[in-house]
Amino acid sequence: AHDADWWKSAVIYQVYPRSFADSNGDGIGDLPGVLAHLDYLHTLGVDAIWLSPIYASPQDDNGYDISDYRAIDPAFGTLDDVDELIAQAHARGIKIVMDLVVNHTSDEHAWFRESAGGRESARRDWYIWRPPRPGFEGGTPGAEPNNWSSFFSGSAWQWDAASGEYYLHLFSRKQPDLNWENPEVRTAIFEMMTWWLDRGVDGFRMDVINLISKVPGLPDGVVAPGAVYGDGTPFCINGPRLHEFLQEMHARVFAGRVGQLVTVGEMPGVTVEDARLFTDPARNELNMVFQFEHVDLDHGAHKFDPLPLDLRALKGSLGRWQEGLHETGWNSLYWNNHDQPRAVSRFGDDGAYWSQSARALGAVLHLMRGTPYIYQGEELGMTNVPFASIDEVRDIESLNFFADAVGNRGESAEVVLAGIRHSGRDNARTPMQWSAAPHGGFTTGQPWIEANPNADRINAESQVGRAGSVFEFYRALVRMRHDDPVVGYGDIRMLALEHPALVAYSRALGDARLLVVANFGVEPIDPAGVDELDPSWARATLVLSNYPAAEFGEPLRPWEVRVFREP
Ligand code: ISL
Ligand code: CA
Repeated sequence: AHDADWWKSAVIYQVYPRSFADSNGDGIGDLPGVLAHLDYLHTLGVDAIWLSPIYASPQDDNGYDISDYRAIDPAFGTLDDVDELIAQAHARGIKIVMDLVVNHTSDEHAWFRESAGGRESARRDWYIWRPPRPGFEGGTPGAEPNNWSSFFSGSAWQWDAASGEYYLHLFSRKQPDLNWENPEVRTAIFEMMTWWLDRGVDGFRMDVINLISKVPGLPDGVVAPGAVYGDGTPFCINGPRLHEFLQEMHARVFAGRVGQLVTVGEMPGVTVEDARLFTDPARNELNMVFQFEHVDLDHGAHKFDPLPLDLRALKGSLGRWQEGLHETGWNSLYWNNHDQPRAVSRFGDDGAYWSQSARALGAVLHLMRGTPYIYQGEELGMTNVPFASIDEVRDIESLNFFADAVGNRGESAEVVLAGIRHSGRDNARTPMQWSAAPHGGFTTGQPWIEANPNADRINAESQVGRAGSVFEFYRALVRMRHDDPVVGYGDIRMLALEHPALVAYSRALGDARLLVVANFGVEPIDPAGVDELDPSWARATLVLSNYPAAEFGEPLRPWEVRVFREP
């Protein structure tokens, strides 16, 4: 009612179909599996489902390598299943958001096959082909057109002996980058998007959309000490034509449907200043972006080099984004997705205070200003996985890194595996834990990746409908966003940013105010000792907590969160 933008008071749930629910015992989650659990999502109360890619794919990167944008991978189901999912979700008031992966396709996409057919191919220019570096013989070390490394280790260039040129792949060699400079490419993508919207989907999560415009000339990047390849990101992140391409997409695909849709652009390396431009409604680009600042604080130069988290840095980052997109633009809010380790293990305490910290994290995120995302299993407090050997890992990013670090750089396998346990993407990709049955009830067969051994303890069956569970707490958070306008639309003020263990902020809208205080540690925190916690909050009502009720002035217990509201 405060705003025509439905997504401002909405909560979006991410389904990673491969790991959500397997309906036919082949060990791979599928669309009938999602359909079978729509009522679970309806009970949780979410407004939309973002589906990770379900399109036809060789599955080199679990579907982020698409070989046909208008077909469903048989492992997941059929187009009829999608139509059924759209209908059944809509019948429950749930929207469907598709993953849009258009920085690259699979090398098995018909467009790439044609492009690779030869230098004279009509679609040659649909991808980014370059000759070997002058003076070098193609396919030999150093002959790559520039020194960029791939995000998945090694060079970003693949030699194609048949046509005598290299193609660019910022991700795996089975994910060649599309050439967005070519207007035919843009038209083909926009037509495909329109086709999906006409089918009834409600929006797109756009994979690495800020990589689509590359700096012409593709200059060499800086080579870090000890590295073989250079850093190409300054020349492909937020490239020169990015805003133009997004505005063109808006005009050609979204115009006329804007109010019904939601668009969120995944943008590694995006700054808050950039994000304001992408999400300023007057510029007609995107509704919101996924930024990475808060999930890049607990590792060194490389993501598999773990560092302890500094809570002040985390609060500072969240606060800067809250402030930066306060007047203009809009935030997305997330702790988790299919690329990130589990929040309760990473930012919380997955041991003694597992349940309390899972709930505290939920409250702190969901009561901020922005659109919260729940990644499957987060609402159950699913944890990281105790991978005992690299053989248990399936993720291409982790496997390539391991092979390069251990095989080429001689690093210790134990140390690298510890980094993968800390930061690896498979932490998020083990089967959804439905029950204490074998494999968490995910499949009657052998799952494509083993379930977390704690599925017997942490699962939906033991939490849905049980007072005090992580699930019921998340359900309450979703309800608060729907019912209380101060959550969706209130101003926000971060408090006690210098405190080493307290996370606190207030929200305000008209006469309504809300205070969130959370202890991100085990030592009690005395509110009277924190200057910025105005004692007048003692008059307010406690509306949510993860412990038995306590007064405003009583010390916060380990991982306790309290939410007060006035009036
Ligand atoms: O996982 C990451 C953090 O190190 C990134 O490298 C990640 O690959 C990046 O955020 C982009 O992610 C998206 O595009 C990739 C795909 O593998 C990811 O699953 C997807 O979310 C390529 O399509
Ligand atoms: Ca299946």
